[in-house]
Amino acid sequence: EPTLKERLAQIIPAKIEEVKQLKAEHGDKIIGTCTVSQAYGGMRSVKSLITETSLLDPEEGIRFRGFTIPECQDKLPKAKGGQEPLPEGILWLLLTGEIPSEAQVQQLSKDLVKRAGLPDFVVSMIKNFPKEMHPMSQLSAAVLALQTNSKFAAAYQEGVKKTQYWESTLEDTLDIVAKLPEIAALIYRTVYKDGKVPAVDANLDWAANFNRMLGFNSHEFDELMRLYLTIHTDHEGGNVSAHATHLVGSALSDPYYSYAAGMCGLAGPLHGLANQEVLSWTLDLQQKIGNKEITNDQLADLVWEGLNAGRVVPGFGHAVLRKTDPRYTCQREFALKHLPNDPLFKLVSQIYDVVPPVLTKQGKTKNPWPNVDAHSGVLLQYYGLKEHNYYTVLFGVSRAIGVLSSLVWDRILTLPIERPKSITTESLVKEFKAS
Ligand code: FCX
Repeated sequence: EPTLKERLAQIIPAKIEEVKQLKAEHGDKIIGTCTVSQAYGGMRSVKSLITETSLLDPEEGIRFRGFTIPECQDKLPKAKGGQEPLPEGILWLLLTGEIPSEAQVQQLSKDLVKRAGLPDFVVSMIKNFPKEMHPMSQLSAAVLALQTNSKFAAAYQEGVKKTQYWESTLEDTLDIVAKLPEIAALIYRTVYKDGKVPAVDANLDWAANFNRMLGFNSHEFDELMRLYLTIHTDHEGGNVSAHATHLVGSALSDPYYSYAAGMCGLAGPLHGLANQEVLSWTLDLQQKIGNKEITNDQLADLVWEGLNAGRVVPGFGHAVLRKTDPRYTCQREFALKHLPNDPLFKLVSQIYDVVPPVLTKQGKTKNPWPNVDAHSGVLLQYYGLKEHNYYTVLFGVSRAIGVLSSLVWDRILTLPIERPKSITTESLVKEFKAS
């Protein structure tokens, strides 16, 4: 069977031809417009980016290359005895648009094992970071330090042809994905534990290896990690981490620079950091409630307290989605199956009943439903990964698969440097006065 790179090379010519045809026949058609409010409003709904890997429907949620999350859970290869998809499979799917065979996924797992391993200076750099440095800062800084390994940067210096940029971008992508578990685990073990991380195990898949490196040994937690690392990969192109990666990559900054930029964006509380915020917020609620049961009305009062103090309810709302995030739903289903009686899960379920009507009554948010971040923390807590400051790093490890697959496609399609037109308020005032 062809390897990932061979399969991509087979697929690419027809895709390039398709885009060429599309541009020739429909190049002057309008796909989106931008109003004054949208320009001031974060360009919400302005269609102006090409991202091949996934597409988000406001009602239905994400589809990875056309497949919903339940379809991915059904079709993507699993570990032996497992029921959740292997993240190696979604890497293959996002890159090629095809569901891989078990053999292809195994081959990819082995390839990632071969590429694992960090230069000593990166290890000592992470070990020497101050413990108070946020794990997301450590992640971005460590990836930037690894940039010295970039095969794209080296190939560019050697004058490689534009049509071949994708090959070294793919090499960097696979190297980064392979090395991230060790970077992330080293950050975790150094900040919170004994600083020791075992070597990669050639017989384990990528997610199980990551768990061993973090210090966890439960097969059920491996299953959660496989699901977690699959569903956080990609959420089309306009979200901050994907867009930042694409934007920086458009200057032909290599995948290390581009992904590190994406991680700086993921570290914001309105984006990936929300998963950390959700857990702190939920534990805070739990502490306020104590050991007693609480009615929905009482819980609603506590939610109102935060809202009235001007804070957002973390884990709820979304810039594009208008229904419960399917990434939330599949984590809820995992919890119903594996930890139905966990007290924190019960609280998260009660929050799911209470918050949407409260946010609807407040009348500000366009989407009162929970997003992915509202559920991940409770699962991690249950399996003993309790340090919430660290949670966004897990999101970041997964997101590498999506944003870097997308970057490979940017290079395949030889997309140019991104450079939208900006305007001043003064120029707008003048323009509308004149008309
Ligand atoms: N709690 C309270 N108020 C909320 C809210 C929430 N969860 N979500 C939105 N609002 C408010 C906004 O703050 C805004 O208020 P303003 O008019 O006073 O500025 C108003 O409702 C309209 O916002 P809306 O158009 O619905 O949402 P945006 O597209 O501007 O923002 C995010 C979307 C996700 C940033 C917003 O819903 C939010 O802050 N949610 C909480 C943080 C969060 O969970 N982020 C994670 C999102 C995601 F899944 C991820 O990237 O990981």
